Amino acid sequence: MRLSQYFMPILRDDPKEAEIASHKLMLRAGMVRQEAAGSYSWLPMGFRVLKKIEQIVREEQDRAGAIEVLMPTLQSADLWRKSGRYDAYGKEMLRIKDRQDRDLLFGPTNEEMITDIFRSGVQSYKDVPRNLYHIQWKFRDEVRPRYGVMRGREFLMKDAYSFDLTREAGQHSYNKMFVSYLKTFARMGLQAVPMRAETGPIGGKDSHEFLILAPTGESEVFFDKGFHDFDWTNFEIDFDDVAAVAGTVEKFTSMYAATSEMHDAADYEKRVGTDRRMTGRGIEVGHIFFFGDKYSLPLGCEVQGQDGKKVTLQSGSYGIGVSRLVGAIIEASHDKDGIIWPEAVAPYKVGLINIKSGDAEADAASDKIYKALQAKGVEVLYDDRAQPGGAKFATMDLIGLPWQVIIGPRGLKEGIAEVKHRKTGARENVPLDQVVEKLAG
Ligand code: 5CA
Repeated sequence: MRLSQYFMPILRDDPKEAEIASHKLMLRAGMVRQEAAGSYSWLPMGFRVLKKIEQIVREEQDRAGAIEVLMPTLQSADLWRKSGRYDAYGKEMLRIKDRQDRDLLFGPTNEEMITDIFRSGVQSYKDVPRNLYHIQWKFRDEVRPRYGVMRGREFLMKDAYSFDLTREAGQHSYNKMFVSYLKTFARMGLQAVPMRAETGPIGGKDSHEFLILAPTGESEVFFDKGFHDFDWTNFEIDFDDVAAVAGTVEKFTSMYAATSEMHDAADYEKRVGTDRRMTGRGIEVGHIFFFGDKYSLPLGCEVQGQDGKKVTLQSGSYGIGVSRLVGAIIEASHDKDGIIWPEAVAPYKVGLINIKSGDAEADAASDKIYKALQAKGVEVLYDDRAQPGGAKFATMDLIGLPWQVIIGPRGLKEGIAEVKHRKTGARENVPLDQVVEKLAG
């Protein structure tokens, strides 16, 4: 993409309404625009990152055996009356009436709807286990939407729902999601520490939150330093191997980790030596729940068991904050100059800077590299605008693409481009004919 033909409204100064780094940087880099409190339009750069995160989430859900569907954003109030949550959910639920005066709501979550869908399509024990998920916009009328996309009112969530015959089988479904979350977040360059959690309005018995550590996180966390020594890179596992999956869950829950809501100071002091005690703040990027028959029972989600008797299904739900992750990744990865995208979620892999746009030689060399990178399938954003070099460098650092290729008259005399790695700041002179080879693949 040529910047001269793109839409990336950069702000020079920090916007006043933003309190934390990720919100400031997302506005400054022209990724989003606020439309109302907690509601954002996704501009081209932001949208590309959102889609990349969504795709990683999708691939890892699929790998763990979950099946994608898509449910509407608007739901009928009737189902929620059956589960008893229509009144219980309170003011966070956006309630709407249609022209026939029927009660609708903008879905804050989908336990009722998916349970009803599954109930109507399932017959016997042979039809379970199943795990259905979707990636869809949610609305929660938060009292205090803040920190940009991190606590929005309208936000993108991946929510998965498992259905099993027994409590034990349900535990395996829960464990599969647990392990797949570790891998999902690791692919985005994050270490998301699982912590035992409260179940809140979703309800249920067992629940874990996945938190990444950042000083601006909303939750206070207490955990064992030993988490940092785990291998966070290798989560290859056979999801049908019940013991192996349970083993990984056991390992990642063996050490103390809790948010302030669940923190037990006495237990913490007993289990964690003084030199290993870590406290800080965390951002919740995922939350999983096992709630048994909480929704299946009132909604009549049952199947015929092997012995012919009806069995009420056991369920869990598994959320990931897809739009929140855009902000969370920036919180975990930025410096004073701007964003530092992990390669897997970067809007483009390479930023190509032509220092002297308008100069025939610089234009020809830059255009050639631009086309060659595209031909190799490398995603490249080409700053071909008539702007001073200094402004282009600042913009490129701000938007945080992993690699910069800098082409100017001085280097061209020697037949080289400068290649800069945004994360380390390392610069290297690379012969023009080797630039593409270095960055492809
Ligand atoms: N039905 C369950 C699991 S699918 C559920 O709704 N869980 S949740 O309430 O914990 O939300 C799942 C994830 O969505 C959270 O971990 C968080 O990352 C994200 N999330 C929740 N509220 C917001 C919000 N207001 N803005 C942005 N992301 C949010």
